[in-house]
Amino acid sequence: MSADTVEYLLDDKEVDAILAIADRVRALQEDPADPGFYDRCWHIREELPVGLRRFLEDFRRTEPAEMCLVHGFPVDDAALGPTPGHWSAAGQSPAAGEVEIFLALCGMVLGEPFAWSTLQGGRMIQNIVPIKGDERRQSGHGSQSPLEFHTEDGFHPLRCDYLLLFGLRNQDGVATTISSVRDLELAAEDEELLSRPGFHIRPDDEHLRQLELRQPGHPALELMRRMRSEPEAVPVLIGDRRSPYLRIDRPFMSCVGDDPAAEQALDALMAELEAKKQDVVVGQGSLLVVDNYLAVHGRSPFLPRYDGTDRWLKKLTVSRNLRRSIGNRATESRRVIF
Ligand SMILES: O=C(O)CCC(=O)C(=O)O
Ligand SMILES: [Fe+2]
Repeated sequence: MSADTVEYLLDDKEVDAILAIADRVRALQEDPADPGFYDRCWHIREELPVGLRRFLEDFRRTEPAEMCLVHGFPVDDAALGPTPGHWSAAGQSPAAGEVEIFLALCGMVLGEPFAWSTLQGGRMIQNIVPIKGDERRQSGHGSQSPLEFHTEDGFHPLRCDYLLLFGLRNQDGVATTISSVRDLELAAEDEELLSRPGFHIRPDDEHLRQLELRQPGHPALELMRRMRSEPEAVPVLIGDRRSPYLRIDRPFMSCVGDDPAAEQALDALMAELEAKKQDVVVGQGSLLVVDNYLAVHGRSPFLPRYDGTDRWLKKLTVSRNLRRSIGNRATESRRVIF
């Protein structure tokens, strides 16, 4: 981790205050997996400890770094129950429920939580666990192959601004890998090429595969298939040339017209991202917030055990602006998009 990592450690009083909020939310039978939660319980985020709220608000407002970490949320390992073998098999223990409420409240301080109707049935808070048979896949459910650097949902114009990952269990200290666009040292010609709309980013397999298996008639499938067959040409470096944002997902990318110079610039960028890579272990009780415009992320390979003790993260995506997704909603909820 770099020396200027932005971190916050919850103290005992803050933890007690958050647990009291979680108790109240649970007594109301409110569930942050449900998109309606975020509107019914929106103002509860104001009750989070002020230090934590300001920390997250400052992270959003001033963009000081590509990621931040919040440590010290208690997780009772025994009370969690075994790590499920599949995202669809994750039961809801009270211990995991508290974590989901904490994650949801942090997400509401950063912006507007949302989910993809194409992923995990549109559940707002998702489970990242290794899945048998997916060991070599480029998704959060892989394990033995490294998950390559990517912008979360980089193919999609409505991708998140923030990706939140909470460590429920990570006994082997498997690292999430991070690299920042601000650390890149690129040749001027490469920067120029990467700033042109000369690249295609196709939807990653997961956005198509889950719906094809489970809801083959879902309207989102048509759009995802179109985005795969007719991807828009986009730049990789976006915004201000002197301090750009970044959008990349190499395994799903190609260069418009198979331009070898653009290909080479992309390779140079990947090599720089790799050279500046940081390993961040999202340990039990820690929350990692990735700025999805400044950072790419991935995961180191690991050997899954499938015995109930595997790594288990909770994940939430947050947008700064839900209005942009008005044409991409399959249900009445503004928070479940495609
Ligand atoms: O497992 C990790 O650390 C990262 C997973 C990931 O990239 C994702 O779920 O989007
Ligand atoms: Fe990811």
